[in-house]
Amino acid sequence: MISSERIPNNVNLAGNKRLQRALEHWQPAYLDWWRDMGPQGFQDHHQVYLRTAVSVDAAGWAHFDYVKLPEYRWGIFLAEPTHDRRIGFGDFKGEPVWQEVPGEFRNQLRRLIVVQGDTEPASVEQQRQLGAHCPSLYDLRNLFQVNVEEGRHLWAMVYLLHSYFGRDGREEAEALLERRSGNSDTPRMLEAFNEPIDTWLDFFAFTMFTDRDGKSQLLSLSESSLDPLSRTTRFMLTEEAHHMFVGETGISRILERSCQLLKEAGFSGDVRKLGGIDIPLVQKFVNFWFSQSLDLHGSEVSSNAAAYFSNGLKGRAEEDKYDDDHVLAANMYLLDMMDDSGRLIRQEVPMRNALNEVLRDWYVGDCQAGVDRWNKRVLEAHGMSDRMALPSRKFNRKVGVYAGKHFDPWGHPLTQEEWDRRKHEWLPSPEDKAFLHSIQAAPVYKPGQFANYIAPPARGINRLPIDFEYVRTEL
Ligand code: BYC
Ligand code: FE
Ligand code: FE
Repeated sequence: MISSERIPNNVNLAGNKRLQRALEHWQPAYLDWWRDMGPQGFQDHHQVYLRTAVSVDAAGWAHFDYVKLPEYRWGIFLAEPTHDRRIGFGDFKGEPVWQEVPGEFRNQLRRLIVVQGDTEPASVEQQRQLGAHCPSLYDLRNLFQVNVEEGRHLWAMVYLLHSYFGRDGREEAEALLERRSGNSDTPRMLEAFNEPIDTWLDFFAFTMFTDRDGKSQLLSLSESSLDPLSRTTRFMLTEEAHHMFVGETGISRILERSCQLLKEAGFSGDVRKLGGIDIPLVQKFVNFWFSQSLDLHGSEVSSNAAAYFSNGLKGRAEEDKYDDDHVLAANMYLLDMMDDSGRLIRQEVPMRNALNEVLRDWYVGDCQAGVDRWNKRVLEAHGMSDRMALPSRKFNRKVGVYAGKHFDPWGHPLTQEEWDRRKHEWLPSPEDKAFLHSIQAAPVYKPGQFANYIAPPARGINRLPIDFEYVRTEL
């Protein structure tokens, strides 16, 4: 089913002329943004073999074909409603979910939707230069697949803003196209989305760890009492899985290639001299993007988080897996904190105020499972003694109780002087970046060929061969 409407949708847009007009008015501004800030150099002369969401039917929700990027059909799709859905947590637990925004929660909901929406175009902006340095056509296509879907996630949030928030919603929708990642005057809202993603190792670590914050946040929003928010985010999660696949397998394939090169060099050689990426360098990018993404979960103790939960706006990831009353009025959470003199202490805080940390716990577990797969399937399988690891939660934090303090990746405190002297043992240095720029300087655009620093994937896209022409140039 490919609809012929200007904006593909399953929300009966044609039956709501006002909303349709508002979105058709926003659409050209979106396309201007995409041309200015989307993938640079791949707008008009390339056909990309992409998956397009065309319905929410599990059996056939996506359609694969060549499209030019600006002609991608960004659509509005909500997961099917659940019959008699009830609020699953907080002070309104058990009541029917809301189809409209209650006036008293309007500001909080708008804030959540705007923050979520802001990350989506931000990531496209961050990644816009990568096409000129791709390790293969397969990877180039995956980059663009992630980019168009982040664009669709922006559409999803803009649909909610236009539908439920009147004039301020329309203004917020415009502002989402005006802020710019990394811009000092009009930056994106959350820190990690202002960091450059200018190497493919950044891209893979970002899609592994920062898109996974997308997963944890979308899971918690999909619990929302605002049913349209729940249904939009539920459908976004089906696309999110592919983003994390790109990150996890991207790093896997780099590690795989590093193991091969190490073997060829007789284990003693310097992998970088052979044009590969040494395992400790991969670890630095894990350290960087994981710690940035921990920050994205907010402060350990947060009255915002408590209010979102109490009001039923944002739950825990997989709320129904928690074996408690889902109200959490009297529960406590034991937190590792610091007192005023910087000493580590354990402190009990009301559970509702600790929900950012609870979601972070879930997130860390999900990340750890991915790291375990790298260790088992690649490093162990190659007989290496190296292992990848997540750094301590205290490491390199800019938000929360550890912000402004220094710790090594094992959580040992460091003085400012030690941190300044040693931080590039654990985080990418300018030299590391320069090295990665040098090995990705020449892009690989021949079907079936891969840059020397990355192994081919196990299989192609949509059962096609690995040497399929995933991106083709129009003459
Ligand atoms: N950077 O009470 P606190 C994705 C602000 S990723 C800058 O601790 P709260 C994607 C905070 O706004 C998922 N500022 O925080 C991935 C607050 O400001 P106000 C995105 C920050 O509100 C890859 C103040 O500090 N979705 O989809 O409990 C590619 C005190 O904060 C940061 C969401 O985030 C930061 N890191 O939690 C593409 C879901 N952290 O109010 C896409 C919606 C906090 O004092 N957002 N601040 O002015 C939320 O649920 C919450 O806003 C947060 C923050 C979890 C982000
Ligand atoms: Fe997204
Ligand atoms: Fe994503």
